[in-house]
Amino acid sequence: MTDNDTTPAIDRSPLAGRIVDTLIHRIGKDERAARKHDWLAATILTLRDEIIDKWMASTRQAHAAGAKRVYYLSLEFLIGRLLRDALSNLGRNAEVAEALASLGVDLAEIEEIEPDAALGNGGLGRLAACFMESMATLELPAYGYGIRYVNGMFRQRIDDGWQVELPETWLAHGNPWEFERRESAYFIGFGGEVTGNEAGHVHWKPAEAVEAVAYDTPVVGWRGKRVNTLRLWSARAFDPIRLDAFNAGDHIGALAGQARAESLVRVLYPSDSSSAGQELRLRQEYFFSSASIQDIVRRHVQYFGDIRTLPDKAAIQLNDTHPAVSVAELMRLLIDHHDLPFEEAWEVTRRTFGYTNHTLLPEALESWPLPLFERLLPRHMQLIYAINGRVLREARKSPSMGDHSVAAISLIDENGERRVRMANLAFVASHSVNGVAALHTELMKQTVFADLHRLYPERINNKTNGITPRRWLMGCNPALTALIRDAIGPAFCDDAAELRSLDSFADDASFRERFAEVKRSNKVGLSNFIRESTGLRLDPDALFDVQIKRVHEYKRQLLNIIETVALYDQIRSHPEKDWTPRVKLFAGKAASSYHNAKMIIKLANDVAKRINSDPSVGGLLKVAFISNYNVSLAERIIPAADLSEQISTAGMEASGTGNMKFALNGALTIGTLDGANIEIKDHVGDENIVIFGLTADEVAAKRAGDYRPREIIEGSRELSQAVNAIASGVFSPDDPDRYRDLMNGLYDRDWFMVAADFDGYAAAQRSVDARWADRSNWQASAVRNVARVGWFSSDRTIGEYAREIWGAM
Ligand code: GFP
Repeated sequence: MTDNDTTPAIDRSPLAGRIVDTLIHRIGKDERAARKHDWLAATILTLRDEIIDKWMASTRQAHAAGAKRVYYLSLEFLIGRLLRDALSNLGRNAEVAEALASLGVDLAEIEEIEPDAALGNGGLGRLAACFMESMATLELPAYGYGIRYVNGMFRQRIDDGWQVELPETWLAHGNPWEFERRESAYFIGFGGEVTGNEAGHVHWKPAEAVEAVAYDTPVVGWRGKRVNTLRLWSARAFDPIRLDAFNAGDHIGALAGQARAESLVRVLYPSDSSSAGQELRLRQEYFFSSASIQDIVRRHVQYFGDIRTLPDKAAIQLNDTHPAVSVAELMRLLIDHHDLPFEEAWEVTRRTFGYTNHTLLPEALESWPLPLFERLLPRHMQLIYAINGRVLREARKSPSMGDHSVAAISLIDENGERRVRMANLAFVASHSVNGVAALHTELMKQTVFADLHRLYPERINNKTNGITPRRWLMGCNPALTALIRDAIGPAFCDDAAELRSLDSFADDASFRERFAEVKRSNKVGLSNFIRESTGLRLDPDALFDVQIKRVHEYKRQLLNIIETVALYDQIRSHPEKDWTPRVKLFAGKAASSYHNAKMIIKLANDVAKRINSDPSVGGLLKVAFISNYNVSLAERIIPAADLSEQISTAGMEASGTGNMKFALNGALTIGTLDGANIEIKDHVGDENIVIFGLTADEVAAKRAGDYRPREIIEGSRELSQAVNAIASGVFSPDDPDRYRDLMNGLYDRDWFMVAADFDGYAAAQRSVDARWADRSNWQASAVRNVARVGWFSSDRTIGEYAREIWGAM
């Protein structure tokens, strides 16, 4: 940087000149006053200018071709940081780094301060983000629709081992990526009443309303081929201030309308432990669904004129049931605003929608108390009754549907308090209903959707999840990417299936050596990060054993922690044995009202504290819980992992996508036959993965039979010692009873089969030790994992959606 503004910057590239120009004219800072955030914004805005040109070209091209558009509706988009992705997809990394360096700015440093947009919670939201990138890469004209949360998912701090939730302030420095579209605003009504006239015209007069305003973020595909739009809705009051009230002295009350509107877009998961929280959630769902459907209908009519051709020109995918009310909203617009008869509207709706299910957990299948639904959305309730009547009539005609089945497929749950079943609504209103891994799809047919499947046997199909290799290999692991390119050339950058050519390199000792060096240097990087953030020193030559994901009992972090305690015990009792030095890494957030998950986080931290300070296990075992798990943290940890923990109770993890990311970065999986683990095993081969535990059928049989976890615990010395140690306060001397209930839960019920799977898991871990001892074999397996998981690219997944569901390719 120059000290003298008048010095002509002769050695600056045109790009550097443009960045400085942006800094001055759009940020309003001169070079000397600019802080890192200003440089970040200037860099993004400069890049964005180029992206806009491609964006407009993409839009024009779709219009000219009269192409079918894909609309992906999701309450979550876990996009994380965007700069690095955009640079790499545009192939501009080196050039921008150089331009910034000439200005005295380090690109890596400013990339690091870009806020991580945490508009999601876990796999579902990250999947939506990977899909957005793959849709642009495959040049599909697609829009993502969601909510522009001001605070998104909470930021997690660990205080004395406990999770503390803080608001995420990702918008604190503004968001240079987005465009506010004031002209794209829609009226969203709630409550009120429905009246009809004699001509059969129905009129809904809402009691209150907010305005949905669009914010667009460009999504750049690989090699900048296409730029799509992620359109997120924010809420505004029609009357931001009631001037009469304000002037009468009620300065706060006069602003209540705006506050109420904003509460809709504050946080991702308002706690639904109160009825006010439940209502807010339903309002959020309707708010974003209505805005999106209005926008889709508006665009279609504008370009194609006739609303009845909607299914030919638009495919709307419901990411889980959160946007399922969209179905009723489209019906409402078709019937009340476009005068279509019910049957025709129903036909258009069903041909337009597809629904993806992401979980079979009963508590996650959304349903709304009928009185609440009726009060908030009276017209939609009428339409749902009408849809239900039609579906039930159809069902009664089918000889295979008894009363029980008819009750099971009804959109209204009549057991106890009447509720609207959103999964059933999404199912009946879609021409395609898909699961996210082969096992999950089979279980959908056998369990939650068994009756609907009998009525509509063609509807359920499988689309195994995928991840974008741009972010989850090329972006997060540049050293491995370079090594692969060196070995097999660059074709894998355009088609992940080409990674297969790496397979033979598993037998090449010198390649394995270089592969191991890359892994080690990633581990050194992660160790430094952990040392700086927690003070804990890790040995990069130890085996890095990693479990990072949402904390939930079915994902069984507890199984991992108990095994860690058992290992700790063994190392202390047999210090003479040849133990494998291990680092156990955990990260993940617990839902704020999920007590047991929070106790599991505290336990991981308590166990870490005790083990890390015990000199008798010294270099052999270290445990770390890294706070505030998010996309950026995952990008840092995954390339440094040796072992990937995918140990959910079989039948409970719909797919998993972390499992794919780890394998792609050369970690071996230790896992159950659950979700996509099964397909990963099929791809990498039995000898390159460590499988243990009950199968989904065995879990179901045990649950149905008389499963006695107490007997199992008492029958296993290792397990009972570990459980007793935890229960009796060995790891919580300040509060010896802290884990008594958590451990009693294992003795008494153990729904997640921790006890049943413990011995198998512990044995699998010892087999991991044995494999690790044969380092060249381990590296060969790791290389084979990378080579064989190209199929799990989200490009493959999106190709299948496009061809088989959307008719868009
Ligand atoms: C859910 C399921 C996962 C699945 C993802 C994406 O993730 O098994 O891989 O959706 O389909 F549980 P979470 O949002 O619950 O993490």
